[in-house]
Amino acid sequence: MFKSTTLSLSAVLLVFASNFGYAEEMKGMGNMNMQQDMGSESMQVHKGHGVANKINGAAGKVNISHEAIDSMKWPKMTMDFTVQNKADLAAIKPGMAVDFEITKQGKGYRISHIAPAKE
Ligand SMILES: [Cu+2]
Repeated sequence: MFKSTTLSLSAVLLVFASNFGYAEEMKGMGNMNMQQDMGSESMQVHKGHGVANKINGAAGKVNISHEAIDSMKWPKMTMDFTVQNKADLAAIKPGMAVDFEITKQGKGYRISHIAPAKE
């Protein structure tokens, strides 16, 4: 009786252990898929932070000195962006810290959303 209890207990533990291993494996695969999606650029949103230098509201352009954007492997740099929604730029003034989101569209990147930084 004792022996069979021990046996079934180890059977249960074995099932637990293998379920755990399976879950870990699935988690790893999830990460892998995420990285593949990043590479295939499908509507991936990247969050950035920086300082707006020049704003051209009429053209929907903004020059930003941004921090590194790890999700795109971009180092920090100063560059021009086209903004998807020009109205976002009404709230941005030169020298202002900004939070923004970038999505890849065609060959280039666009800011899909930009707003004054909340800090
Ligand atoms: Cu850049």
